[in-house]
Amino acid sequence: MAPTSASDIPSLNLLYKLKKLDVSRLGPLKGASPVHNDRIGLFRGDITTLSVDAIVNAANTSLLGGGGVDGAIHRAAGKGLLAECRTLGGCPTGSSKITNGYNLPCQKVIHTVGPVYNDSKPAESEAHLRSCYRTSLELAVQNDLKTIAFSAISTGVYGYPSLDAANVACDTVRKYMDGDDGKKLDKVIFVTFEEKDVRAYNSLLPRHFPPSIPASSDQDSITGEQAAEAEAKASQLPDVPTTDPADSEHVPKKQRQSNED
Ligand code: AR6
Repeated sequence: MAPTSASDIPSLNLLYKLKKLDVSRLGPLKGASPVHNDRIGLFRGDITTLSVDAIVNAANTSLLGGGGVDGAIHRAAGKGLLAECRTLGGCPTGSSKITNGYNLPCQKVIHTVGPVYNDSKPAESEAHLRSCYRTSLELAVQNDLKTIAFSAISTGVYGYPSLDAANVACDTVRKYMDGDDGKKLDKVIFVTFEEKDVRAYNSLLPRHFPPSIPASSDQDSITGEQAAEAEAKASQLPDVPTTDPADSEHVPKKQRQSNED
C-alpha cells in the first residue's frame, strides 16, 4: 500500500462538512478558534505509513528504542535510525530531538520524551507533556518542515489518561498555531491508534477547534463533487487497526478514569 501523504489526510474542516466529527455539546473552550481548521488533520492508523515531513515518536530518555510506537518506528526505519540515535546522548523528559527517517516514508523523525504519568503530580506531568508538543513543533519550524504528525504521546505504556492528554495536545498545538511560527506550518496531524484515543480526540478537537458555522446550518456548503472526492480519498486510506498493538513486553501503565466528558 502506498504511503499516505499529508494532503490525503482529512482536515477538520472537511471532517465537519462530511459530518464525521460532531460539534461538542459542551461548547468551545476558552481561546478555541476555527481559524486553523484547514491546517489540522486527524488520522487513525499506523504513523509509520505517513509520508509527511516529520512524524513524532513517543520515545524514552535513552532514545534507543522500545515498544509501542517507538518500536514500530525503529522497525520500519531500519538500523540507520538506531545508529543516529546513539549519537544523540539521550534526551530529557519534555524535550525533543530530530533524526532522519531512513526507510520510513517521512523525511524526519522527531523523538520526544513524554512523562510517565504521575497522578500525585498531575501539574508536573502536564507541563512535561506540553513541552513535548511545543519543542516538537519548534524543531519542525527550525528545520523548515511543513507537515508534522503526532502520535498520542505518553498515552500508552506511560499511562497518561487519554482525554487529559488529548486536551494538552490540542491546547498546545492551537496556541502554537496562533503565534507567528505556527503560520510556517502547512498541516499538523493528530494520529490515533487505539479506540480510547479516537474517542478522546473526537471529543476534544471540537472544543479547541470548533467549526466556523454550526454544522446544522452547513448542509449546503459541500457540493456532491466535493463529497465524492473526499469519500474517494478516505477509501484509499489504510485500514484502521482492529486490535491494539501486539507487544507482549509493552505493558501499559493503567490509566485512571477521567471525569471529563
Ligand atoms: N502508530 C501510531 N500510534 C501508535 C502506534 C503506531 N504504529 N503504535 C502505538 N501507538 P506508547 P508512551 C500509540 O506506549 O506511552 C516505548 O517503549 C498507542 O496506542 O508507544 O509515550 C518508549 O520507548 C498510544 O496511543 O508511548 C517508551 O519507553 C501512543 O502510540 C515508552 O514506550 C503512545 O503509546 C513511551 O510510552
